[in-house]
Amino acid sequence: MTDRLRIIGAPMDYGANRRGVDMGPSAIRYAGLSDELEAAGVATDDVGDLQISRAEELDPDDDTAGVENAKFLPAIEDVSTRLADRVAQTLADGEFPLVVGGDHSISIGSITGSARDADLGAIWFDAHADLNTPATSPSGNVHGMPLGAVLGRGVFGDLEWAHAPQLREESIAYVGLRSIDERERELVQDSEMTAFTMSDIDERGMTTVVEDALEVATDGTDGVHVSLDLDWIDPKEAPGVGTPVRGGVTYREAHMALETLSKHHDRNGILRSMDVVEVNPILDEANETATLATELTASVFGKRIL
Ligand code: HAR
Ligand code: MN
Ligand code: MN
Ligand code: MN
Repeated sequence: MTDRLRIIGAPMDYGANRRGVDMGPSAIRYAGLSDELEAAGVATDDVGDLQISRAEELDPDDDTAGVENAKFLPAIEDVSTRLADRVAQTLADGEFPLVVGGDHSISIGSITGSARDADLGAIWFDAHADLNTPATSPSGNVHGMPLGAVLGRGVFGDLEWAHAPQLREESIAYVGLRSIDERERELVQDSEMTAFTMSDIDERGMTTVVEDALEVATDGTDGVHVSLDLDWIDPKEAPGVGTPVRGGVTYREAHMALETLSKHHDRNGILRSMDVVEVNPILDEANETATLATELTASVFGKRIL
C-alpha cells in the first residue's frame, strides 16, 4: 500500500462516560504508531493534536446548542467542525487521514470530512451501535451517538452541516455488535444498515463477515471509512477502554479482520479514512490497549509476517 498517511490526534473525551480517553493519542504514539507504520512501509506525517480544551474548563450541561441530553454538545460541535476540515484538507493534499482519539464522538468529524467530496461507505468495528440521538440516549454521552449524528438524525442543534446525512445507511456495516440499548435495537432494525453481531462472527468466521461488510461499504461508494473502537476486542486483550463488554473478538480475529481489509485495499485502494478510538490508558495495564491499537493499525496498512 502506497498511501502517505497523516496522523491527526483528537484528544477529546467530552463524549465518553469517564475521563482518560483524552490521553489516547499520547498512549498510541507512545506505543510506537509511527514506527510501526514506517516499518510496514508507509510514509507517515504526524501533524500533532487538534487543540481541545480540558473537560474541567467546560460545563457539561451547557445547552447553548439548544439540545438537551447531550453532554458537552457545543464543544463537540466545535471539534467536529475543525476535525472535518482537517480530514477534508488531508484528502485534498493526497494523504490518507488516520484520526487517533479520543472517544467515539470524534468519528462525527472524521466521517463528515471524508464524505465531503465523496460517497462514503463505513465499517464500524465496535461492541456498540452508536446510533442514539439525544431523544433516545440513556446516558446523554455523545460517544453513543456518532452514527446518529452523521446520518443527520438530529443530534446537533442548529449546526448547518449536521442536518444532512453524510453517508447512506445502506453503505454502513457493523462488525462485532454485542451491546445495544433497547431503543437502539429498533433503530438498527428499522434502518438500512447491515449489522454483523458476534454471533455472526462465531457462526461464519471473521474473514467471511469482513468480506461481506466490505461488499456493503464499497457498493456504489467512492471509498470506505474504517472506525475502530477498541472495545470491539475482548476486554481480556483490550482492558483499557471506558465501556468494556465481555465476549468480544480475540486478538487473532482482530488481526484477521484488519488484514482482510488490507488485502482488499492493496488490490483496489478501497480505504479512504480511518479512526482509532476509545483507548483509555488510565484503565489499562502497561499500555496494552494502545499497543494493540497500534499493531492493528499497522495490519491495515500492510504489516506482514512475510
Ligand atoms: N449505548 C450506550 C449509550 O448510548 C453506551 C454507549 C457506549 N459507547 C461506546 N461507544 N463506548 O461504542 O450511552
Ligand atoms: Mn463506539
Ligand atoms: Mn458525500
Ligand atoms: Mn464501543
